[in-house]
Amino acid sequence: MSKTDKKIRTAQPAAAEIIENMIGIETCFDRADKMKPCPIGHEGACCKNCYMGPCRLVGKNAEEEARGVCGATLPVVAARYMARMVAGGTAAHGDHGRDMVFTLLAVAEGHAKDFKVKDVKKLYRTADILAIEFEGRAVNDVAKDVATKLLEDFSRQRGEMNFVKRAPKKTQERWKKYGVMPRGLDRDTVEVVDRTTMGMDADADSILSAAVRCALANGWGGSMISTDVTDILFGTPMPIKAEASLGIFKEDEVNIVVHGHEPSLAEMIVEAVSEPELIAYAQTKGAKGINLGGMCCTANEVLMRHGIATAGGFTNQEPAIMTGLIDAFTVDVQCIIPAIVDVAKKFHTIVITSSDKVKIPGAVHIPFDEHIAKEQARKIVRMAIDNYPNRTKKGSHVTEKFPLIGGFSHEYIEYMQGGKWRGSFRPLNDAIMAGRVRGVVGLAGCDNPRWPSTSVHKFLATELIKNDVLIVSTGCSSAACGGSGYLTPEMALENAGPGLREVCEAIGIPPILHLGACVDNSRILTIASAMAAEGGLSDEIGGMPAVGIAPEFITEKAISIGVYFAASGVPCIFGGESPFKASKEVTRIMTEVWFERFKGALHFEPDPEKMLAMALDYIDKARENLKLKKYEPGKFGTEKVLMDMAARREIKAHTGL
Ligand code: SF4
Ligand code: MSK
Repeated sequence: MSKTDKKIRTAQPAAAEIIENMIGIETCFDRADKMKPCPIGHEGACCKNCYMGPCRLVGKNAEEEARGVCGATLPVVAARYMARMVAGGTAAHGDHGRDMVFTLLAVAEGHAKDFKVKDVKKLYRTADILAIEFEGRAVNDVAKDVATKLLEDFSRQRGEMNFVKRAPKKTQERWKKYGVMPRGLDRDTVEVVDRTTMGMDADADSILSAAVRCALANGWGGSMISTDVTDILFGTPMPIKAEASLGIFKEDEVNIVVHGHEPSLAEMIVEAVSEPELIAYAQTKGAKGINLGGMCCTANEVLMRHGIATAGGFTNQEPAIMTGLIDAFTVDVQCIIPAIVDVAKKFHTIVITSSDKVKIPGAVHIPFDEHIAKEQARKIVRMAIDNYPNRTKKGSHVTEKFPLIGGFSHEYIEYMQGGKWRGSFRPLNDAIMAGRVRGVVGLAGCDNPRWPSTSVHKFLATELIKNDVLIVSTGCSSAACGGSGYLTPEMALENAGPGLREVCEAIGIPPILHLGACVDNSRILTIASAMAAEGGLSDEIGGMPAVGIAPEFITEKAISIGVYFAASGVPCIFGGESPFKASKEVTRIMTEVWFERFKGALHFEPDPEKMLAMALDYIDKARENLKLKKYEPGKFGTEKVLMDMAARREIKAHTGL
């Protein structure tokens, strides 16, 4: 892109400035321009599941007449495509969860000396859910039993996954009734791949039901396991201050980035950068200190627990390197653009891969080993320090950054509504019932270079809170909101509707609560289940005035998340044309049929205004069905006082906020 090309690539001014200044360096935005999506694959009408194809099921009457060479119809081809996307997403989150459990097991068995169980209470709560005795036992013995029991969720062949019992009874009954109760993550994922090979399942609804089961194995299995075990190992988040945007890098310090999803190595790097010996070593190279920043979901993990600043989401990877300020760019798994190595070559940045599942030619590979994790972290920090003197004047430095508050675990959200002794979801339910809070939206998912990146997140975030909708955000949506200055309590004062503003002021929270990484969408499932259990709204997740939105989704993981939310009872709206649009039947199943069965649905909508209208409509209809007070801005029904002064003082003392 040249300086004269004014096409808007991103709604984040810092990233836009860098891209505009760095003429001649190709980014995902340029590649998105050059690489137009294939119009047939884009709508789900192409099958290449065997070598008689690829078959393109196009034409005016494709739904009724078109067949692949094997005879597969368009709904079957589109359903298979959707199901395989779900399997891909579930595999990614599943492996993430599995790796966290292996780390917990290694800690419990004494092989991973650099880690320990940081949140013993959460370990005990998890043990309790798993019916594991914990009273009077050594922490590591309990941890070993918890890890062993959770590993069963991957290998189980029959029965039900452990955490499905955390869902409301009615939600579970729906899964049983429609035969989608998840059994084991590996089995349910393999079965989707099996069913969708040539000559197997030829019924679109049946294929999509297998996809639902596989997605539920992600939400109530892989992702939930990952969230809980990560909290057990590294601490359950509570509100914490941090900063966001590409201006977080420092000209006079060694800058290191941790990027990806699995935070085990990143946790060790967080510790290593504070070691006096390494700081002193950095000073011998002329740097004032060591500065750590995050990217994508590894960023969310270390931000939630340590207040490490985030450089942004998916599309900020290349612009971050183009600042010329990054001395080491460490990546673990998922959402890593291979092209970062090409960009890094134009600067002095070393890219370090740390998972044997992710190798990129041109990067230095240091495979993570939990047995020597701290040593590896120190090695990486030293490499970054040694690289600092190689920094040149090349690059486009920016200064824009925003303060934010993150760290809203579901435990803290419960706690903030009443303090240590009276924490509950009653105040939130009451606020919804009274119409102060119109509803809740989970704003999640990626930022996509095919939009002006992050623009749809920003539009929806501002419009939803203006409409008194409380937002819980995860993944790159949190980075988009944080990098726009939206994750502060002041955002409520300036931009929220009158009811939401009152609630945020009473508790001292932002109107957009940063819940964590992509796997932490499981926290939303836990919150929704707690709200159902609290009473006064729906007695299941379905029917709540709640919607999930992934405005700029990219990944298979996002599709898997959308499906598990839909099957859990949350209507979801994804931004963009439907990847399965070619089949009216598949569209009907994902919307009407799933709504009838689960009270959730999966919609795709390319127009941001329509996405907003659809979300508000779902919320208002749910309110009407629950016979709640009709939402009218500024006019509330009666409700209990959210918190008294004593409870507020308790929270203040607890968090320093
Ligand atoms: Fe074509 Fe059927 Fe093979 Fe798909 S499985 S490529 S539709 S012949
Ligand atoms: S990192 S899955 S681009 S949200 Fe979780 Fe962001 Fe999407 Fe990756």
